[in-house]
Amino acid sequence: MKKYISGLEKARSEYKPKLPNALKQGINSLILEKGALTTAEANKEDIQEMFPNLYGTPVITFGSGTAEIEHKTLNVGVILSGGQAPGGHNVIAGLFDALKEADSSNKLYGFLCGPSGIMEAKYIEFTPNYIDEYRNTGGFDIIGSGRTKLESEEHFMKTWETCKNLNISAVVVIGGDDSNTNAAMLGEFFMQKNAGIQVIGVPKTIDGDLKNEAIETSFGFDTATKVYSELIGNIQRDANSAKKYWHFIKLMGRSASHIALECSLKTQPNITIISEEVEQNKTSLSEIVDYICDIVAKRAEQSMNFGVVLIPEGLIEFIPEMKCLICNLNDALAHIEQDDVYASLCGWDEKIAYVKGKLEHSNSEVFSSLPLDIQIQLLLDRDPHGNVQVSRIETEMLLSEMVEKKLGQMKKAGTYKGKFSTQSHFFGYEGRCAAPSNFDADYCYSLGYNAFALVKFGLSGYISSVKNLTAPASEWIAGGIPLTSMMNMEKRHGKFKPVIKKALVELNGEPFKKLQAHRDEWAVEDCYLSPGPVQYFGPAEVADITTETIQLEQAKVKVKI
Ligand code: FBP
Repeated sequence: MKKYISGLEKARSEYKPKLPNALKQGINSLILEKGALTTAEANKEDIQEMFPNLYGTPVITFGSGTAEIEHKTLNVGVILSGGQAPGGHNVIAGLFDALKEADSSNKLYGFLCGPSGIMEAKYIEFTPNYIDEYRNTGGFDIIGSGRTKLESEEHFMKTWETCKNLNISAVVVIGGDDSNTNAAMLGEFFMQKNAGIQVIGVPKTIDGDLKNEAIETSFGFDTATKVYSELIGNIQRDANSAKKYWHFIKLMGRSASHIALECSLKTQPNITIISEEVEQNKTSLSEIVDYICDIVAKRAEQSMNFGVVLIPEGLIEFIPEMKCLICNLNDALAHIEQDDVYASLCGWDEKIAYVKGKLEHSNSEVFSSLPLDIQIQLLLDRDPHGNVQVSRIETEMLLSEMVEKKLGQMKKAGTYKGKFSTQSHFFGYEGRCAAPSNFDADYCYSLGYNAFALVKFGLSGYISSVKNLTAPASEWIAGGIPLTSMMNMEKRHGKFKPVIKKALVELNGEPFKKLQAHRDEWAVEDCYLSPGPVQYFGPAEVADITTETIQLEQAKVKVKI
């Protein structure tokens, strides 16, 4: 038993997540409807060749009725993979409830600390009391998560061994695009070996970049963006009260800018940078700095020496010259590691000068233009493969320092007369383990319950899909889509591999168009919105409402420009 429980946790433990009508009838009263046969997102022949057993299966939808399925007792294993996202505990609760409802002698095993848990056979068997402690709570602490990858034949063999020992006939992988890609590889492996073990994926990531027609959003995006938007709204009020700071706020989202875009639509800050737009327009770092300076100067003319800038975490890799620099640095640093001369250098000045000499001329110039602390970060933070850890670069500091420098020049030239003082923030971990919003609590519970329905019907290589998400939960549509249908071939570490395609922000999509239509007004006028904290209780139009992103994506009415 947990020693301490907060008032909110106690109240939330009584919350009964809503299920789509089809699933509400009960796990033993479902029928499976087969839809269109699928192919792949792209590179169809390659994907078919790599997944001969899983490729081309149909879309599945569940309806209510009674299907004739041979009854057997089932042991299922579940893994949480990658970064935390609000609602993971409810996925497991939904899976557990469906599994026990189907047959109380079914067992659910939770593998500890991510994919390594199944390879190393570290697990617990869930009991009703254990699950009850985690219903509607945030975090992944129910079993822990990890970033180990389940991707090689050796990993698959170890996983198979564990499954054989526990008599497991299905594995549910709760993860993002990479983990679900690996889930498909594991599913194909089991089929080729005739192992009799199914693999089902569940779409997780606060980044919101695992989505398509059948996966309208990944879970956790709703709650995390609500938490960040509350914080941004509070900061905007503070900025507008003291009228003395520009706040540079970096928001999580390793590649895609969905989080920054959603928070922007909810709070209407003065500036929002969207990486995908930067990439499309080939905007340089100095052009981004000029854009910010222009708005700072316009606001200063109205004596508004304050403001808020939102920056997506992945920005740096979308700026063309920074992308080239990082590639060049990765190559150069790989060699420098074994370089005795570099190792003998003591101060940063010497090291930086040495690295500059190893870079191509244009990259060396870009590197030189960066503030010293960012140059050091680029040399310091390396992942286990020796690559620069882009997500660790303090882009919020980089931009605020470069903006300050440029404003100094503008002041000398007489084109800027304001005062500029900054605060920088990084919002990421603050939102990843928040108690799930009603939407995420319902969605996650439904995804988990539905994952067991896919298991019960003997399917493998599918991802749990619950859609029609802007309608009330009772009208949500539950089913599954083949993981292979979301795949294409991409180059990873120099080799082409099958991967689930990441969904980046679409610049012709309604959410971005809304930002585009309003950002000039938000830049200079008083338009801040304060969405306040996540509402767990209250009228459905306040407490159950989901993201602006999904609402705009599914809206019949287009944004007026
Ligand atoms: P997932 O894609 O695994 O869900 O994780 C996403 C994320 O939250 C990113 O937004 C962020 O860049 C990253 O995790 C941080 O990872 P870590 O938890 O390893 O610091």
